[in-house]
Amino acid sequence: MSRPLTATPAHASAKLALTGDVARPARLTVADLMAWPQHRVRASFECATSGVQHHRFGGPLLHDVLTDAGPGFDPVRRKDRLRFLIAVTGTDGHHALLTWAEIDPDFAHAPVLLAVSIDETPLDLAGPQLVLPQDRCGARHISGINAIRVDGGYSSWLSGDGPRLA
Ligand SMILES: Nc1nc2c(c(=O)[nH]1)N[C@H]1C(S)=C(S)[C@@H](COP(=O)(O)O)O[C@H]1N2
Ligand SMILES: [Mo]
Repeated sequence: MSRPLTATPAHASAKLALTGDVARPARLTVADLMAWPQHRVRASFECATSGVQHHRFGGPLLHDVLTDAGPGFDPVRRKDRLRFLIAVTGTDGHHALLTWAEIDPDFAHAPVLLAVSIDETPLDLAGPQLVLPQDRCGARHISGINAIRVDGGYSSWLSGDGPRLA
């Protein structure tokens, strides 16, 4: 019996699920991420267990990719963006939260990348890596990213539309 055409080939590129409060959720490969303007950064970070590391990364800005997904805030009201969180998860379950304001050009404007290469080696199979040149510690440089969720829910909790505490 032949393999069904829908079977995932062994060489399939890792896919990143972009979901949450966005108008256009997407499943993106590293090749897809090459469609945005590419930036290059050198980043050094320290780990409590393995010491200081230096790497060169290339890839799109996280802000550019998420903006094109259509986050559900009012684009002309800067204050409306402040309730948005970005949850980034790797295939091993390691995850971290960023606030939208960290990467927004009107606020902290951190040059956070979704890297598609590390030290000139493509990340097609491993999946993209989060790069935060502003971080001293390496813990948020999440490798093998398979999910990013944009969450604007915090204000609905405050206004009482969301879950309530007893
Ligand atoms: N997916 C994933 N990414 C991760 C981690 C992890 O456990 N899982 N550890 C982080 C920590 S604590 C550090 S210091 C750096 C280490 O980078 P290295 O794996 O290149 O040594 O990766 C970060 N990215
Ligand atoms: Mo670390």
